[in-house]
Amino acid sequence: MTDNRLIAALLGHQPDTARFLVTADGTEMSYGALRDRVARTTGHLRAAGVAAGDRVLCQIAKSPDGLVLYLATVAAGAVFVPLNTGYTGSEIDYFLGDADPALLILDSSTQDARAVAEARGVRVATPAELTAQGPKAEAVARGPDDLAAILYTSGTTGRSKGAMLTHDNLLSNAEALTELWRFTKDDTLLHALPIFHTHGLFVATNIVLMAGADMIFLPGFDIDALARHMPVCTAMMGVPTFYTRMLSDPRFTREALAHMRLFVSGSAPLLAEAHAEFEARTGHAILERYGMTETNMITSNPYDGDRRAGTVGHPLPGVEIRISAPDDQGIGVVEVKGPNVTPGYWQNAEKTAESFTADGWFITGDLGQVSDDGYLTIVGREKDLVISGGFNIYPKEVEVEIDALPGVVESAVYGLPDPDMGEIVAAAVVLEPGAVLEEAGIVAALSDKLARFKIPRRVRLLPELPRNTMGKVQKAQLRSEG
Ligand code: MCA
Ligand code: AMP
Repeated sequence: MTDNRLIAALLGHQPDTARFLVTADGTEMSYGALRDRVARTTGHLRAAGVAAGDRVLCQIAKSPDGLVLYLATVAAGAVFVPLNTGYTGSEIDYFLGDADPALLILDSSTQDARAVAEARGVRVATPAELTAQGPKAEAVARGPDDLAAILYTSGTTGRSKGAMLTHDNLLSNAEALTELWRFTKDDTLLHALPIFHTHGLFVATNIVLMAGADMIFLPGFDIDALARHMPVCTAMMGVPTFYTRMLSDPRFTREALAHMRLFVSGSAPLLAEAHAEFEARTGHAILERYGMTETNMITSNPYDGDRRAGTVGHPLPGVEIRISAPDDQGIGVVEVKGPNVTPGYWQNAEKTAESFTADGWFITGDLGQVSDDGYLTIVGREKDLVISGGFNIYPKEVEVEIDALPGVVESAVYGLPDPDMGEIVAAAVVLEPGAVLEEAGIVAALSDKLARFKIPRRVRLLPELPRNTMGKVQKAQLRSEG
C-alpha cells in the first residue's frame, strides 16, 4: 500500500466492512471508514503545512478521533505527541517549548492551553477541523528509524523528557505482542485506558489494528460500563487498579466473564494476592507484562503455560534483558536491548547518554531478579518514582513546585501504599519560621501548576526532614511514618 510499513501493517489489510470499534453510545466505525478518515485527516494535516518529521502535539478527550489523529499524523510522516488531558497550561507551555511543534490539536473547549499556544505563535486546530470532509492524501514513505511518536515522561531532575519512538519500535512490539497474546480478527477488546500513554495507545490499539480485531471503546474507566460490556468481549488490558476495583464488585463473576479469553495487566505491579483472588473468583489467570514508555513492552508472562503471580514473565521475542551488578540474591537494575528500545530523548543528548550503558543497553531503573527458569520479578525501583493508578509521578517535579511556594523551606515527596491506586502521592513540607501555610493551602497553590494526579493527597508539616549522615533525605522513613 505504501512505503510506510507501520501504517501498512496497522491499516492495510482489514476488510472495509469489518468493525474497528464501537463506542459506549453504540456508534460503530468500520475499517473502511477508519481508512477514509485517516486519509482525509492526512490531507488536512498536509494542507496545514505539517511536513515529514514535524511534531504534532495533541491534548484531547479520549474519542475515536484521537486514534484517527494518531494514525494520520504517522501517515503524514510526522511525529505524534499525545499529552495527558490533565496537564495544566503551564505544563503545556513547557511541552510546546521543548517539542517545537508545527501544530497543537485541542478540543474546542480547552482554553488555557490555547492561550499558551497563541502566546507562542503555535498553530492550533480542533479534531473536528482535521477530520472534516476534504481531499484524501496517501501515506508518506518513512524508514524504520524515522520517528513516529514522542511521549513525554517526567524525570529525576523534575523536567519532562520526550522519549522518541521510531516506526520500528512500534511495529516490532505490536507484531511480537499480537502473536504472543494470540490476537485475531475474532477478538473484541474492552478498551477503558487513556490513549495518551503507551498502554492504551500502542499496546492496546496497535494490537487490535494488527490483528484486524475490534474493540469496545469506552471514554475511560467506569466500573458499570465494564460490567455492561464485558460479556461480549474476549480480552481486556488494564492497570492493576482495574482489577482491584473489579474484585470489590460482585458483578464480575465466573459466568459474567465466561466470554473472555485474556486479561492483561501492566504499568504498575499487580499484587500476587490480587492475581490469586481474581483467578479463584473468575477462573482467569491475569497475564502480567512489564514495559516502559522508553522501551514499549519488555517482558510478558506466557499465553500458554504458567502465568506466575508476582512475576512479569520472559523477554519478548527479539528483546534481551540482563541484571546489572546483581547482589547475592541476584537482584540488580534491569537493562534492556532490542528493536523496542527508544533511540533516546528528544533534543537531550545528556539524558540519552545517562540512560544507556557504554555497551548500548537501556537502563530501566527498575530492580529485578530472574529465576532459574527465566521469569523476571520486579522487586523494587532504584529510581525515585511513585506510580499511582498506573500514572507515573516523579517526586522531584512536585518538590520543585512546593519548594517554590512562599514560606516553604524544603519538601520531600514520596509514595504511600493505597489499596485502590497502588500508591498515592504524599509530601512532607518544612516551613519557614512564622509561615502560616497549611496543608490545604499547599494543595490549592499547586492546582494550576501540576496535573491533578501529581498533587499530593496527603501533606505533613515537619520541623525538619529526616536525613542520613550524608545529608540524603530518608524517604523510607517518611513512608514508614505514613
Ligand atoms: C485519576 N485521579 C488520579 C488518578 N486518576 N489521581 C492519582 N492517580 C491516578 N491514577 C484523580 C482524578 O483527577 C480525580 O481528581 C480523582 O483522582 C478521581 O479519582 P477516580 O474517579 O477514582 O479516578 P478514575 O477516573 O476512576 O481513574 C483511575 C484510573 C485512571 C482508572 C486508575 O487513573 C487510569 O485510567 N489509569 C491508567 C493509567 C495508564 O494508562 N497508565 C499507563 C501508562 P479530582 O477528584 O480532584 O477531580 S504507560 C506505562 O506505564 C508503561 C509503558 C506500561 O508498562 O504500560
Ligand atoms: P512509564 O515510564 O510511565 O511508562 O512507566 C514505566 C514503569 O512502570 C517501569 O519502569 C516500571 O517501574 C513500572 N511498571 C510497568 N509495568 C510494570 C509491572 N508489570 N510491574 C511492576 N512495575 C511495572
